[in-house]
Amino acid sequence: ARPPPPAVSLIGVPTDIGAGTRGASMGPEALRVAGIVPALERFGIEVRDCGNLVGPANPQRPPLHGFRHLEEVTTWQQVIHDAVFAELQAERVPVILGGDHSLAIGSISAVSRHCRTHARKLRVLWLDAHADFNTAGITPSGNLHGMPVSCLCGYGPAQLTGLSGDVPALHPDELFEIGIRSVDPGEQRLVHDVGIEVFDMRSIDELGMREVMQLALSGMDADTHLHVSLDVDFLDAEIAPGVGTTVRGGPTYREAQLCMEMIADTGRLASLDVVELNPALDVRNQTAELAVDLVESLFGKSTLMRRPHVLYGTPGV
Ligand code: HAR
Ligand code: MN
Ligand code: MN
Ligand code: MN
Repeated sequence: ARPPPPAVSLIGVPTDIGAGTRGASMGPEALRVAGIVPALERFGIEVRDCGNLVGPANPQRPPLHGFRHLEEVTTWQQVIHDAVFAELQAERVPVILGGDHSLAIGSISAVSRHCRTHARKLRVLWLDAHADFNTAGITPSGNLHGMPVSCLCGYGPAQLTGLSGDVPALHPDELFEIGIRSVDPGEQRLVHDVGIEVFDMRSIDELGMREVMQLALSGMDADTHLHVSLDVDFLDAEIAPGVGTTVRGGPTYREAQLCMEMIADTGRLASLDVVELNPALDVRNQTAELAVDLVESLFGKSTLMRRPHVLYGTPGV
């Protein structure tokens, strides 16, 4: 049988300070308008909408020493870290409504601190078109939403890498990136050298989403905290136009649903980011509605009652 439904806390992060295109700051409200609260309540989940966090406005400055808005992004991450950590300590499942993807520095730093505090193992699935592993020295844009994973793995300024109280907040073997199809030249080398496990679109083409997800979910146990960081540009641009950095050739609707359902099957989802939704670029809120649809699947919506509570074994077993 499934475990009892979790208590969810929605945390809005209305900022586009880490992005190159403005508009993701309107993401949290678009997800609410698309019905994220009733969508979760329908499954008996107790939902608390904590409202929106408050942080610096977007000063729209050019990059300085390889970063745009480093000080403002840092201030946001501290606020995000503290809010997410408080919900985790209250044994609730934080669902962070973005907001650009730099917010994952704060949210995953909080998850890392929580796991360290409770001696839990951590698994992060990074669903994205992009590797988000740039650094100041190699970024083509200076935009910090292209750098959260490198910061979490310890490559970045101390004010961002140290948020969890331990560096790195995230070890490469705790991370799987899925859906990747845009990696900058310097970023390619760094991802390779650090040994990030990347299931790019080619591996999804060759293995299929089912096998990729079995690999990414394998080896978890009852002590594993599973965090999913869902960048909406993970999805094929044809079905998800409401993002600032679309890249064609992403997962289809069905592939994305299978991905979410297999995550739900593990029963381990303990925190979630939904990021990069840009209502200024969306068409009739369809991308927000799609994101809500996928969040329902992440929390256990399925067509039939066939779902057992499964954990995926080690690869090849
Ligand atoms: N790799 C590019 C850069 O660093 C684009 C990054 C875009 N990032 C996001 N999040 N939309 O994945 O500028
Ligand atoms: Mn916990
Ligand atoms: Mn992306
Ligand atoms: Mn991203």
